[in-house]
Amino acid sequence: MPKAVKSALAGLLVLAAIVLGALYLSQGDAQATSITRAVEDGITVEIRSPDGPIEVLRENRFTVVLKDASGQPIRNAKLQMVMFMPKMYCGDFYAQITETAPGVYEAVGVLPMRGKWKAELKIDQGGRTATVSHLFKTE
Ligand SMILES: [Cu+2]
Repeated sequence: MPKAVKSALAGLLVLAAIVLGALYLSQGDAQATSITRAVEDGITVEIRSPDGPIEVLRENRFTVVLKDASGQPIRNAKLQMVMFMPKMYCGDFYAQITETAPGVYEAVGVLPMRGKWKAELKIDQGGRTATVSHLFKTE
């Protein structure tokens, strides 16, 4: 194989790896990661699972961080976070949400069952809205 072709191929491979990596990072919805990041309607959203195991029948604290397009914290956002099991219907569980620092919110949820859960966060910020899903597992 000519050297120029080889290095072009190597370049393509590197590019493909970067694109795939970016896709992987942007797919908060498809992967059960402990942090979900998304940008929707100018709102930057980060949802973090608690450190350590998420246990059933006790309070679990998720962290939500909201920033505007210029990176400033979004205060006093209207938030709703509902948690449910995507594969079965065993109820909708609403988190209790409080702002603990400017743009930082604590969402406390108690869940009844072990398995895979989805938290769906709805944000309403003066006409801007975003809906972000965060996957996690209880044990
Ligand atoms: Cu269930």
